[in-house]
Amino acid sequence: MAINRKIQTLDEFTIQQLRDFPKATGELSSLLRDMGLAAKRVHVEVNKAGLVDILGDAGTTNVQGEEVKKLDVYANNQFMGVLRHGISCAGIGSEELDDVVVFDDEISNQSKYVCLFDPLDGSSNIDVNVSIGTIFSVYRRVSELGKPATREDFLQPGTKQVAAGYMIYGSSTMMVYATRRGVNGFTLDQSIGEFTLSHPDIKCPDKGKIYSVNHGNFFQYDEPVRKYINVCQTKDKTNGGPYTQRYIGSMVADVHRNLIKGGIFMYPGTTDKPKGKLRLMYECNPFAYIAEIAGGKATNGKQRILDIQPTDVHQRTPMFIGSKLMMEELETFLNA
Ligand code: AHM
Ligand code: MG
Repeated sequence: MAINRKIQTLDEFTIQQLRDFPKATGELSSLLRDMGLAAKRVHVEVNKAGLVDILGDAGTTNVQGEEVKKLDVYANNQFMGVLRHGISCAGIGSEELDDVVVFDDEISNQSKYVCLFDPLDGSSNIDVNVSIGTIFSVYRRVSELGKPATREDFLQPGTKQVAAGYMIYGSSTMMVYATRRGVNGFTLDQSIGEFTLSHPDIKCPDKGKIYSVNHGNFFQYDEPVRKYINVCQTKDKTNGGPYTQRYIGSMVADVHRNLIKGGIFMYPGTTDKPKGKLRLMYECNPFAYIAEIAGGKATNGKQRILDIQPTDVHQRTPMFIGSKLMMEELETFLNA
């Protein structure tokens, strides 16, 4: 059988990137490899979720007061474990942990990066066999190497990310990550147990036909958002409307689809929750970074997501993200 030598695994790809950049130390490649390894373990558990007793609540609530599912706990432990035992990460912040965890051992204190992640996003979809995902963000430390990471390392604006990515556990499992050099997607080839490059140099189409929003909250959105949603539903030759509405309720799946096909995803503030639901540091910033590198845009309605100066690892923000021209169309309503 002919072997397609053009197919690159995640490891081969990151090593290739290293070779192109002789000054790089390899720490980021190693961190991405660690994330890929944890993702494979999570993939295995997600795929047996219907078979073994891993569904259901772990009986605790996370810092946001939401139920923690067993798989959330498992995924959190996997990502935290690989990063703790790797050579690139000085500490982590996670949706599942009240506070950041500084690894504080000899090797970790020498590590350049900190990582923030949502280990299993869209977890209400686990029990019903719908796509879920992992989202992560990598920052270079601002504190002194050789010492433990500090709070300032974690509270950097999204513009300071050096890499961001997500895994989607769907009809296939994928890992997509961005650095300033581009966005690349890898699909898990289960026959060899490796992520292989399937979506090189992803670019988000400038325009699409999909809008994604929770319509149940429609009457709780501000008027400019309601007006824009009306535009999405209106027959209009100039913008190609009406658009198609798609909302899975797993941000990873919704934003991934819109990134590939073109579209806009919104989680606006509501009268009950003016800051919306999504978390800046491990849901919005990583996607905003990926979208911008791919040619799209992301805003909280008032400012670019990546420019927000964080004050809390778990803070929430309204989120609008997607194709450049659709975002500009939305902004004419938000700025009116
Ligand atoms: P989670 O972190 O508890 O899984 O919640 C985040 C998820 C996102 O993936 C998704 O976009 C959103 O919640 C859906 O929320 P809603 O059901 O309010 O529309
Ligand atoms: Mg989440």
